[in-house]
Amino acid sequence: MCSEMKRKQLTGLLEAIQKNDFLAISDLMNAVEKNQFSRQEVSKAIFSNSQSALKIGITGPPGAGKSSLMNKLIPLLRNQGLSIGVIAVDPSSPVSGGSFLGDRVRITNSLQDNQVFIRSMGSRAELGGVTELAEDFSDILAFSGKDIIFIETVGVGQSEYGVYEIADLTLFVFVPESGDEIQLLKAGILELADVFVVNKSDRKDANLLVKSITNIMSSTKSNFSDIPIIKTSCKQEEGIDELSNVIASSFKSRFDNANIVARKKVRFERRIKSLVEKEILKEFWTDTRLKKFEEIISKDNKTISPYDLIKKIKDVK
Ligand SMILES: Nc1nc2c(ncn2[C@@H]2O[C@H](COP(=O)(O)OP(=O)(O)O)[C@@H](O)[C@H]2O)c(=O)[nH]1
Ligand SMILES: [Mg+2]
Repeated sequence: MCSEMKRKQLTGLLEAIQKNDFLAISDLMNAVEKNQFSRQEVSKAIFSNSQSALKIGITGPPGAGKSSLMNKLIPLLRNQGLSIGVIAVDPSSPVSGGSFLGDRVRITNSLQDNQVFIRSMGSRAELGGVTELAEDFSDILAFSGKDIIFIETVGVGQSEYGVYEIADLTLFVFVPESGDEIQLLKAGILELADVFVVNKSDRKDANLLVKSITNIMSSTKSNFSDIPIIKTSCKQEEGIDELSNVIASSFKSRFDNANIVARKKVRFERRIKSLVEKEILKEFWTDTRLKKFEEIISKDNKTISPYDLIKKIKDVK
């Protein structure tokens, strides 16, 4: 397709997206995923109009109840007049089955509600690319006017799903039955959490887990009292109200809450630095340099020092 046609197609999609046209949202996401539009072009067109959403990362071990929690939270947030986007980076996708089926009725309601857009994203996408694509998707949802955007990822603290890097607020969901979480907490992960959720509090030992988290936090984190630890049970509908209130009030204060504002700035810096790295790599590895590199190492990879090799490659114009 010629670039003029592409530009017109993108403009058309963006106009439709601003009117909350679901098909257009999903078409643009697919096009970005398949690199049919350049990321630069899309970002340039939507960036300034995608800044008023609150992006919430929701992370935790598989089975902790992340999808169930979102399922319960969505209607409460909708009652407060907030529109919702969900990006599920999860092999057991909420749309195709598994996780969201815990509450079939609610999600069916959500699917008929045009203020709730849910999109799953295979974590099969190249690892480093998952975060970047989730970020692009969340910008598209923000551009479509969604207030709250949930990004659900599996695992806690795995760098390949660095959801905290793209979220304004990160919820860590833990469950009482496993001791692994405490290890993760000790490993410095707690620095990244803005809200702790102890889900499945209908099970025994929920209070013990809350206590462990409190102990670890109070001994290592200075602003510990700012970080809520909320006990929830999707089964008994407990604590969900409290969690939805934390989310709604974070949304309301998103432009003046120091933590959220600082997080946005860090995120922006990180995004720029990572783009610069990519640009520079691309500029460095010209075809002639690659050829020279291959040529040298096919003859000598034992005596030439890597630094000399780099110099030789750099000298190639
Ligand atoms: N007992 C109990 N089970 C729950 C609760 N929340 C979720 N579950 C169940 O835990 C399982 C995993 O939930 P899911 O939301 O898919 O977890 P995810 O992998 O973190 O998204 C499902 O069978 C849920 O019905 C809860 O509060 N209490
Ligand atoms: Mg899930």
